Amino acid sequence: MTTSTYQVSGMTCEHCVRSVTEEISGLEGVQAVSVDLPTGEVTVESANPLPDRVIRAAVDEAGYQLVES
Ligand code: 9UX
Repeated sequence: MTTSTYQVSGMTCEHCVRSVTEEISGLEGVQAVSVDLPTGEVTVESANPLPDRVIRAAVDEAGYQLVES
């Protein structure tokens, strides 16, 4: 199991949180997703590390932006 954290901008309400959570939860190998709305920090537990482009695409699809670190 791998735990990764990401910074996502643009989320302002619980519906935003749900959209991002559901989009990332649908990715292969993802076991758990948690979002801290005040900070925009997204924590993802997955069987194997997910490529950044996969996370970026999912966040984009939900309508938000992955902040590149
Ligand atoms: Mo409502 Mo969260 O438009 O963007 S889903 S504030």
